[in-house]
Amino acid sequence: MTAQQGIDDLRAEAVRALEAAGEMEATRQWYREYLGDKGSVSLLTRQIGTLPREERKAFGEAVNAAKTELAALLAEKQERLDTAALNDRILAEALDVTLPGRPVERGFLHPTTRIVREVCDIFGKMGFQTVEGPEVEYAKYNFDMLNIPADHPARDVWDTFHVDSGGVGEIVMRTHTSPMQVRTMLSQKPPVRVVVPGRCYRYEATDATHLAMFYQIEGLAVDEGITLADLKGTLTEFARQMFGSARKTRFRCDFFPFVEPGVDFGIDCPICGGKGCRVCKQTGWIELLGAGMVHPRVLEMAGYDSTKYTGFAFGMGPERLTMLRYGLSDIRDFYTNDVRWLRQMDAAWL
Ligand code: FA5
Repeated sequence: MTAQQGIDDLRAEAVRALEAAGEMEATRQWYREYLGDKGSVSLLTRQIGTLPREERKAFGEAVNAAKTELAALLAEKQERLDTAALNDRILAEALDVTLPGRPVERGFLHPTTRIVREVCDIFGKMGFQTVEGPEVEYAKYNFDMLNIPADHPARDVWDTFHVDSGGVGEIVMRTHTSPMQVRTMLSQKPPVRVVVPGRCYRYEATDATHLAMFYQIEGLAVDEGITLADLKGTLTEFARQMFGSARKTRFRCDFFPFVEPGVDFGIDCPICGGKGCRVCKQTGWIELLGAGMVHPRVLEMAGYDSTKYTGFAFGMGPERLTMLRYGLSDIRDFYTNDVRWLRQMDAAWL
C-alpha cells in the first residue's frame, strides 16, 4: 500500500464516519478522532520522516489537502445539524393561529351594588339625590347629634367599633348611615331630599342574618309641611316598585331616639303573598326598614328651625332587602366570594 493510498483510505473512512454521526456531540467526537492533535489524520504527518525524501512534499500536501477537505465537510455537517435543531425547535414551539382563543369571562355586578343602585334609582325618580359619607365617623355625628348622648342607654344598642382618635374627640366606625342626616343638614338648607348608601360596622357576632360589616341606605327629606303621610306615601311607593304593585304595606310603632314618632315599615310577604312561609316565619308579614319623623331636637342641633321645618327619615339594609326578594337564607353568602353563588344571583336577578 502506498502512502497516498493510506491517506485515501483514511479519508474515505473519515467521510463515512462523519456521515454516520447523527448529532452535534458525535461530530465533536469525530473531530477528536480524525482531525484533533491526536486524531488519526493529524498523526499521518508523523509518517513523513519514514518516507523517501522525494515523496515527502507530495505526502505532506496530500495530508493537508485531506485535512482541509475533512474540516470543510465537518463544518458543513455541523451547520446542517444546527439548522435541523433550529427547525425542530421552531416546530415544537410553533403557535397554531387557527386554534380558538380562550374565552374571556364577562364580569357582572355584585348583588349589593345592584340592589343599592336599584334603591337609589327608585328614590332618584322621587327627587332624592344620592350622597355618600365617611365610614370612620365622629361619635358626635353617629350618636350625640342624633339625640343619643354619651350616657344614654340607647347608645349601648349599637355595638360599636371604636377608633383611636389621637385626642381629636371620640371616633367610631359608623354603626349606621344616620350620621349623614346630620352632615347633610349641617351643609345645606331645606328643602333636603337625599338617600345615602354605604357600609356600616357593628361589633356583632356573625350569623345567618347579621354581619359585622353590612350596607345601609339612609333616606332624609326635610321641608316645610312634611308629614307622616308623606313618609307613608313615599315608602309605600318604594315597596311597590321594589316588590311588586300588589304589595300591602304596614306601619307599626317603633323607637329610634332620632325620630318621633318612629315606625317599623313592612310589607305582606312577597314570597307567599301573606299566607305564611319560611321567609316570613309564618306571619305573612316582613319588616323592611326603620323610619320616622325627624326628631325636633335633631333638627335644632343641626341648625334647622323645628317650628318651621319637619321631615322624615328611614334606614334599610340592602342585603336583607335582597334576601327577602329572592328568599335567601344566609346573609354571609354576600361576602364569602363564592363565585357559584354570585353567578346564581346574577342569573336570578329580575
Ligand atoms: C338603624 O340603624 C337606624 N339608623 C335606621 C333608621 C334610620 C331609623 C332613620 C329611623 C330613621 P337598625 O339598627 O334597625 O336601624 O338597622 C337598620 C337596618 O340595617 C336593619 O333593618 C337591617 O336590615 C340592617 N342591619 C342592621 N344590623 C345589621 C347587621 N349586623 N347585619 C346586616 N344588616 C344589618
